[in-house]
Amino acid sequence: MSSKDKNISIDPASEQMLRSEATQDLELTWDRYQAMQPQCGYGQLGVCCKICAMGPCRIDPFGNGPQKGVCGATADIIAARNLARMIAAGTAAHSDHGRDTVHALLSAASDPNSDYKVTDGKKVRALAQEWGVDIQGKSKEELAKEVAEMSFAEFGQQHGELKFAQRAPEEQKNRWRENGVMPRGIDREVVELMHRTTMGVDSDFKSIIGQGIRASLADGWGGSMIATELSDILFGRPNPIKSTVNLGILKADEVNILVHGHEPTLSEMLVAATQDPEMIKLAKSKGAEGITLAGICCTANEILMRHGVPIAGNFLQQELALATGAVDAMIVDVQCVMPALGELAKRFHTKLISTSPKAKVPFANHIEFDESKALDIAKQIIREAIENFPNRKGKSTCIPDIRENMVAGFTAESVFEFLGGHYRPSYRPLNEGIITGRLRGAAAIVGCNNPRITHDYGHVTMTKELLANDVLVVTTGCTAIADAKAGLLNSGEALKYCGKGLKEICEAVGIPPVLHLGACVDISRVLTILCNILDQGGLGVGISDLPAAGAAPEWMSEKAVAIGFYVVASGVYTVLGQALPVEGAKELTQYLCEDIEDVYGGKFAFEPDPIEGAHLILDHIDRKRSDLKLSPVLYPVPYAPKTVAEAAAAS
Ligand code: BF8
Repeated sequence: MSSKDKNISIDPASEQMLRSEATQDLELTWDRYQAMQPQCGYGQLGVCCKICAMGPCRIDPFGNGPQKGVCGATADIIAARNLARMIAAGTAAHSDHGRDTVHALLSAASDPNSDYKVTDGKKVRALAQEWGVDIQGKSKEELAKEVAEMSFAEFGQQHGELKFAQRAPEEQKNRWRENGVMPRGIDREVVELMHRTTMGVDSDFKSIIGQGIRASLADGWGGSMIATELSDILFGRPNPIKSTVNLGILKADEVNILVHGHEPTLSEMLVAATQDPEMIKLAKSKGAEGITLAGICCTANEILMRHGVPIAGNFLQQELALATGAVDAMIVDVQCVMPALGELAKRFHTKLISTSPKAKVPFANHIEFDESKALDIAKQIIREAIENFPNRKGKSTCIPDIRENMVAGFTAESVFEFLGGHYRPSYRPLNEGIITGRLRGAAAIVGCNNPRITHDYGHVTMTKELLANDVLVVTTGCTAIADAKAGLLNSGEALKYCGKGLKEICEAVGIPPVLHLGACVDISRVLTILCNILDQGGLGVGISDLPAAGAAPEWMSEKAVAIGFYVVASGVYTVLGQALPVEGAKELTQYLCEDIEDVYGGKFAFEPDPIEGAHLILDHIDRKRSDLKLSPVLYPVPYAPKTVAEAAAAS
């Protein structure tokens, strides 16, 4: 599909942009996707190998051509190695983000002049206690320093077990120990995975996947969990908060600044800088009414969760945001930042500013972020954006008048308080909702956008189908933004999509049926919630006993592969809207989609139809309910179409 085709997006603001004059002569993601057709089938099926210079080698998936690479590697070995390297990259990305958060916490704890502060004393105390630190008589800064040093050690640890992995249920930890995949150190598992998958090392596809799982667990129960927990300590634990989403949050008469990427260390400082009266005065002196700061992708989710900063859009809206012509500066750090942005920004007055020493972008101005001068640099960046505002004058802009209200800011702790009440915080009402059948179960729908799939369609369609069947949904990342734009994070409007039981619960506790848990690193919050539900009792002993599942209907990033593996290896049935690149490797596919369940309790399913995907989840939840001998659901939905085609016919 190209950007000129119809039905590229179900998001009305994106559709309006794509139909407008503003985008007609621009080259966008969908155009480059179209120009790339037909894409390489060998790559898609995972059977192209280029890890040594005897290749590239490719295996004929139809069995007519070569079935081994020059070294003798089969399709299963080649696809497993390729997949494992995706896990290594995804784990490295999340974990390096976690490491930067540790660095900022250490600076907050040890440098009285740091712009960062230790905000959540209660949480740092609880974490220090969990990790066996003697907390008596110590200030929150002293505890934060110890926690930060212990977190750093988790990256380089050579033996033993990761600290956060101890949070997992015994049943799951035993599975990891028995299969030799309990993660030791975060960097260690990534390095070993890269070693094992280089030419002539590990040639057993299950063994390769085993180390892939070990690295992925070092992400979910290591790097990502460190990023989440330490961000809460540093910037404050999120609480339910109202905000607004979509391109219509841009304002014609204000300085519009977009922050795009992932790390909260920069975006938190930008929030502070835009609120500085000196900056607001400067903006007014340039003829603007004020400053609008908004976000794209996961850094947007970070500052939404803690400050209610509005969100301009998700991954496939980064170019559309620039195409409005109304963005005075887009500030980027790391991950999910398209290299195309620089050339596109040149078509407008927009300044593209790269900030990370790890990520330079063609045609961007580079203002390097340095934690020791964090607020000063943030102000310098904001000043550049303000100075650029007058350059917008006389140029045409196109801001869709479309935005949606939302509630975000849920965490493992606040879900707990909301569902149990502030005076008796407990997961009991949630567990009872499931046990009595008022709730059928729970699902985490997460992940990216992908131009192969109509923008936001997979997320929103699957989520609505689950809500109609009384499944409580939690979400993060670009799915959360898609659902928010569709009104599913709006505690009033979203109830019309819910089945009777889910609606009763949401009305009783005043929550939307889709709970926004934050950025992709915050999928670690999902792991914590699953542990808390189990601890509450009545729903089995392992995560795989729970009537719960996960899905990534529009995934595209290597980070999503790492997440998929740590979630499956933690016992969660996971539906992917696009297959992993393994389908040219038959035994590997069979292992990932079936046999792996006996080992870890979870498995993958590949299903592009989001309604069918939702029904795979519902069938799984029903099986788990039956295994637990729970009562039937209170309000069964009489008829539910099981495919998009059947749904279209039914309407
Ligand atoms: O980490 S959901 S497109 S923004 S990778 Fe990227 Fe995917 Fe969005 Fe966040 Ni996550």
